[in-house]
Amino acid sequence: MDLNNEQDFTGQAFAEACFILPTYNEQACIQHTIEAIFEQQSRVSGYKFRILVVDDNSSDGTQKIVNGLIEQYECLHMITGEKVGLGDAYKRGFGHALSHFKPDVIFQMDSDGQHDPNLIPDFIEQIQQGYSLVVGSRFVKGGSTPEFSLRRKVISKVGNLLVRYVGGVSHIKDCTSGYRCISAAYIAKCDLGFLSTRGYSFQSSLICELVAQGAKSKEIPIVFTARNAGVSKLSLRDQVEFLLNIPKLGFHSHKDFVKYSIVGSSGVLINLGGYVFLTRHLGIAPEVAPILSIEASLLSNFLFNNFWTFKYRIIKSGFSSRLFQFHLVAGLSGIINYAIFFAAYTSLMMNDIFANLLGIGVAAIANYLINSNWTWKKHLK
Ligand SMILES: Nc1nc2c(ncn2[C@@H]2O[C@H](COP(=O)(O)OP(=O)(O)O)[C@@H](O)[C@H]2O)c(=O)[nH]1
Ligand SMILES: [Mg+2]
Repeated sequence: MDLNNEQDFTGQAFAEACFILPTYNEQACIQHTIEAIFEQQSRVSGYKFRILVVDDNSSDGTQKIVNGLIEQYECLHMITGEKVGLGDAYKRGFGHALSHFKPDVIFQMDSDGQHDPNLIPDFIEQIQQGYSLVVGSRFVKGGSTPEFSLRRKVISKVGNLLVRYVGGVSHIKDCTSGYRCISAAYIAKCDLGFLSTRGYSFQSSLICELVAQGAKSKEIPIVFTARNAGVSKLSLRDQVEFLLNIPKLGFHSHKDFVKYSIVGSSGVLINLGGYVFLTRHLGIAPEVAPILSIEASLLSNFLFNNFWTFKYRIIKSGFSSRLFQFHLVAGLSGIINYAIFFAAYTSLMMNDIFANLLGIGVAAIANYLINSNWTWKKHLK
């Protein structure tokens, strides 16, 4: 890692770790969190700590407490703004940190004591090992959520499964954790505009974006303990936005989707043209010709996707297994198409053309998502 030019009193160069602490009505917890982070400074050599509090006009006196501490700590800062959501607060925090300081790594951490500051040296150690995205994970061995109700456990697990497999981050078990240490260079590369504004969906879109940018990830176990005081600010609305955001994660790479759609349309032409050629010019029976024309369109779709749409991806699996997977997904898409058509036509009494269109639409989306995340799954170094 490139270290900043700054030097400590021994003349040794050191890097900067900037902690972004979002706060909304955390007057009972914020002082302890700030002090506990600065206390860890002595356990980490080679890094200088800086804290940026992002407070969204808390009404409970949080800002007063932080302003008092700013007098005491030279490397403590605060920016304030309107409350839009946790994601929006983080975006402003990242933007400010990147433009005003020279952080080498950026920590994301809650201000309410649920994230143990004693683990800070462990995060930094992983960065020093060469990882660029270190995630405090509740779902790896040693991690846990002892305070979660069964309902929140289920929501968290199911939500994580969706993000992992739709968002192309299946190797990360905890995609919504708010305790992370990230190489600042990768945050600078991220398209922050794409990221959601609210809580859980922000955390999941950020992790997908970082991985898409090539960040090498590592999870370390954390125990997500009870808050020191106060109440959770993340609401049902955050959970709804999280779910609505899942398809967006899958389509993130819309350039790939556009190319995939062009290839799919060319496949329709090849299928239809092939059928006409086989029946009209070669005299092949109409009962047999579609088998050949469908396979011809599958093969051409596969080749175009392999050598054009996903050409830039480094893929682990071989050419023939990709070809086999592509055929399996096509079969599955056919089943999805039929099942949706059947359900819409018979149970919802939908017009047959609309029912079929709905089936084709859902099957096409499923087909893209599965092929993009399975057949041509990016190999992560
Ligand atoms: N600035 C800002 N901070 C927020 C907002 N929503 C939540 N937070 C902070 O984000 C952290 C995590 O939120 P919390 O309510 O504890 O979520 P939970 O731990 O998932 O229950 C806490 O430090 C909150 O004060 C927001 O809209 N703006
Ligand atoms: Mg919390």
